[in-house]
Amino acid sequence: MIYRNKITTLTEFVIQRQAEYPQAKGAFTRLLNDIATAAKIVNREINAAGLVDILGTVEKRNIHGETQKKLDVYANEIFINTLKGGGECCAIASEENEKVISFSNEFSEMGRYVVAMDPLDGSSNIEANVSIGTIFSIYKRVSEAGSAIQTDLLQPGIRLAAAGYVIYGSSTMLVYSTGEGVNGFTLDPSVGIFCLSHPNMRFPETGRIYSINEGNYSYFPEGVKKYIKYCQENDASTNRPYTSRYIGSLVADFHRNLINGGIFLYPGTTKQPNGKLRLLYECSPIAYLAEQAGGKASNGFDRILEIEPNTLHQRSPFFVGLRSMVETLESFMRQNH
Ligand code: AHM
Ligand code: MG
Repeated sequence: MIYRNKITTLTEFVIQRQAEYPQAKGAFTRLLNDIATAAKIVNREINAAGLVDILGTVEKRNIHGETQKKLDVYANEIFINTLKGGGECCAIASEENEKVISFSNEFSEMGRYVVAMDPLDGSSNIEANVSIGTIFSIYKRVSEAGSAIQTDLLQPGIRLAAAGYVIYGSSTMLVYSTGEGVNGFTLDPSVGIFCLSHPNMRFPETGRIYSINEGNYSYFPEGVKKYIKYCQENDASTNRPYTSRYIGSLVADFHRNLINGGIFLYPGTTKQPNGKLRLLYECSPIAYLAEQAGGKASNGFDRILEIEPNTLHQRSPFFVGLRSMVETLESFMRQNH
């Protein structure tokens, strides 16, 4: 590959940003570096998945009763082991583990950060060679060493130190924010380096994509049903009807809507009043990125980032995307409550 411009690698970028904080000791730089390393290993495995016998299910079910795919298990282990070995993270909450994994060995008891993650999101798409992702939330530890570490993970999104995702798609990207905008890095597979490709990502001014699993329509709340009809109505002044796009991988659906302008909806249903997506490691980190990119994220009534989590795996209805589209959805929810 021939680069036309000077490249900025992820590592360079993080070091430059951290240099603005004289008190920073490099711990966050190392932590993000660990996440990037784990992502590259998972990426290599995903790319080879069609070639080796890694597709399919393992005999275990995870705590939500879903069948775990081999790649889910693999990604979980890689992220846990890399973060543990790195020493900057003292505990992890993962979609694949019921309880907090805390590191109290010689490596990590001093770690100042905790990480909540969905190591392989969109796992129903693995076998179809459709984009999947990793989602991560990073919080600063607030408890004293030796005390209940679960409290460090049960923090609302407004206290995030950083959040991001990796999308394993037609190219592999790492997108993250530390509260100063959103930046995206594309993996150059020939050298194994994430390079800054999408600086200061922002939602466009307008958008016309709506993303929802309409198969669940009859279980949706009235406000969502009316909003879907609104999206489908003909009105040239608001560029409707909108267009429907749904991959079924949150990371990929959000990433497309961030770039092209749209709203993603996973409402509560009569069967699952709190929806499907998990607050700590799916909704909050994506909400954080959305707000940092000028968008909005809501449970239909309240700001996602202000919801105080009570349990590690709690779910929330989730609406995220272009600010004006989420606000319209919220007005339908309020009117039909
Ligand atoms: P997973 O973490 O088990 O992969 O589930 C989360 C995924 C999201 O990526 C996606 O938005 C959603 O589930 C799709 O659900 P559905 O198949 O019900 O449309
Ligand atoms: Mg998930």
